[in-house]
Amino acid sequence: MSGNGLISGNKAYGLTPEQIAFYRENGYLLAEGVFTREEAALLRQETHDLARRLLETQATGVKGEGWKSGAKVTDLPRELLHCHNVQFHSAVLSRLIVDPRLTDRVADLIGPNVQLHHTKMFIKPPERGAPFPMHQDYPYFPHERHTMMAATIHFDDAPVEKGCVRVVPGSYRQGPLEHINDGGHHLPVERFPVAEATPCPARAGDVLLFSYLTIHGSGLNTSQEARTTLLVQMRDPTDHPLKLVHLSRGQGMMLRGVDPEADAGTGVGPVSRFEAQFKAAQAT
Ligand SMILES: O=C(O)CCC(=O)C(=O)O
Repeated sequence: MSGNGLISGNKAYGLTPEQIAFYRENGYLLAEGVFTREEAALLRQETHDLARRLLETQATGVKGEGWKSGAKVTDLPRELLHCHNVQFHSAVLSRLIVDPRLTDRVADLIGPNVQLHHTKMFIKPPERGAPFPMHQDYPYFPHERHTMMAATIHFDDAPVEKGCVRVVPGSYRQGPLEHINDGGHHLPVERFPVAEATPCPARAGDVLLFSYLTIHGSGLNTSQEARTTLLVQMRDPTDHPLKLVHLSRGQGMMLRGVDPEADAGTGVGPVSRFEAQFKAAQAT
């Protein structure tokens, strides 16, 4: 029996010591060629088909201008297609988020147990794909120990002109920063201009890993092609939320390893003891 499949729990993939050191220093890492270009093309088709189905069924919140605060980054027209919880729409996307090529690498950064927080597909359409002002993800879903991190999986090439993700290297070491909240939590655009942050151009199949404390954002897609990505937000299951916010269907699913606290709940009602505790505290 090979190392693949359910029989073996062996770790098959991982980051090099140099990659881990780079992440520890900078709070982000571009892992190149995690998925093949053929797989990326399939996933791109899958997500564009999903966007089409959502638009055909007039699902709400799929097509818009992106964050309202994107207007502070550009005066040009902005458009963004987005969908949370894509694994409820497509089995290929369910398989993707438990793929050891992704989760084994994440385990090298946050430990052997990797729990899903949420997934979010973005299609930045050609010529007007909306920018994101610089921000940390922390204010959206603060946690005790800051193990939360994102993996942006690229389904097509994302050069600078497509509005690739940009980061401020090392910024995660500043800890949580105060954000402005006006249609999205973001940092003051004058002090944190998107154009001055470090671009992370990527190719189809690459995965950009970054801490939820890393300051990041992205520019407008001015190219002739869409930019298509899936962001998977993950944490160590024993790193508990500080607030009852940003809950979503599928949150708490184990992508790798186990939940040592066995806190998956019954599947109905509160999803976890922590949610139940928050609700009880609110009621008193
Ligand atoms: O994918 C991007 O361009 C940025 C997304 C982002 O910053 C976020 O979802 O927090």
